[in-house]
Amino acid sequence: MLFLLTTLCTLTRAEVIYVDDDVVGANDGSSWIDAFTDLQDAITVAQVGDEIRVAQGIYTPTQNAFDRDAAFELKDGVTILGGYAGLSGMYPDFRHTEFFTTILSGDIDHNDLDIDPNSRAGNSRHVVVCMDRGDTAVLEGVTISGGYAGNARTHNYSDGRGGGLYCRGGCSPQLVDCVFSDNEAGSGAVYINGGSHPVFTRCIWQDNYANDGGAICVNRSSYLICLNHCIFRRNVAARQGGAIYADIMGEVRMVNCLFVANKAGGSGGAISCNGSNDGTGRSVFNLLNCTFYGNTFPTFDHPPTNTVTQPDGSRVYWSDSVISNCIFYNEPSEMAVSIQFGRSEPLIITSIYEKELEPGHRRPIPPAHDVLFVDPYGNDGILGTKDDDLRPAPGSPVIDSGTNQTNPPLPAVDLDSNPRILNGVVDIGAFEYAGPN
Ligand SMILES: [Ca+2]
Ligand SMILES: [Ca+2]
Ligand SMILES: [Ca+2]
Ligand SMILES: [Ca+2]
Repeated sequence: MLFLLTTLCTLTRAEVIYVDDDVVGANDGSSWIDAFTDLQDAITVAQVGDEIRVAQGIYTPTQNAFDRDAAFELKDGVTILGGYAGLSGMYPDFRHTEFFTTILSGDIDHNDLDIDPNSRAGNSRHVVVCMDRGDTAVLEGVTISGGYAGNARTHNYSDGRGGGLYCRGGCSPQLVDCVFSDNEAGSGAVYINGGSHPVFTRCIWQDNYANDGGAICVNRSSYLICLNHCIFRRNVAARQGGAIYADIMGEVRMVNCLFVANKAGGSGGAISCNGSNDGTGRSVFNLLNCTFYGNTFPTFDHPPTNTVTQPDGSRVYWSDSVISNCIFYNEPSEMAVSIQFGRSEPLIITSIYEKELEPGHRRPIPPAHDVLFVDPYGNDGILGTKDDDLRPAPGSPVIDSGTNQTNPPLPAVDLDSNPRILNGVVDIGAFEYAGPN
């Protein structure tokens, strides 16, 4: 009996472990004053039920500048929360992920320069890894940056995949309010493999670069991958899937997501799907209330690795998919938005798009009306930055034009966290019109 009680107490023990990169206390994680300075130390001692609070700062997976294989590894039952003020703030427990940025960085050799891509060559292969973990492994409110899983397929199997996050095994972590930026890989800033089914909520991918899947690469995953209220901007794939490339046997489900200014050299400025549809490898994209704008065939900084003879704009390429209440759009002067189908046409429900009717025969059909966004380029005049406003302007035809009967059901809120249905009928796209500004 005593043994049982002891065991129960051990199992239900839940502690808060503190991490702050610039404190000089006892470094045992017991308080902000005595916080660990190294996030890896906190993860090592964390047990089921524990919460790790990480203050603003920059954290690398190792202190060894040559240990490229070291990575932060998510744990079942452990929640890692970034964005705390920490000891340098007036209230250490105050949390705001934009004011107090917690960066998990792959720059273990501390030499990254924006202007010199070679400065990343010595960085971590994966900043975060998740292997065979359940949905109680949680990472929330951190920026994952500077992962470098190779820049080409000259690297071995795991080397080239998932610069920011590498997920494999029966793994279903939850990632919330995370930013993936400036990661580089052969495949994906985030790489998902082997029956993994992670859930991403309010995450942002920006300025990531890969051969396939600038932001996310999904491979042979037989489970559901969920992306809710996520933003993809300025991600680049040299070959296919500027934001997402999927070669899957499963479903990628996206709700209220925004894709802006992503670029690919081969197929799919925004998304490319290479799933087979012969009954053995069924792959599905289920897109609900997503907005695609200005995802293009680029002028490359990095030359694509294969020869592409024709630019084809913002193409979404997949097989066997369902699309509801979505917008696919470009400037009239840009290469038309097109959808190229895989082996079967997606079921498209109340969406605004231009369509490629036959492989190899691009026949863009202009939308019946201009979509009328508030200000796609924003004040800085650059597409794909934070000030872009792809909300519907007054009079936009997307207002009250969607269908409320969707599968999956409509979420409670839109990408702004405002009510998803106003005026009785949901709008098309990621944002619900709430009246003139
Ligand atoms: Ca700090
Ligand atoms: Ca570096
Ligand atoms: Ca802008
Ligand atoms: Ca409405």
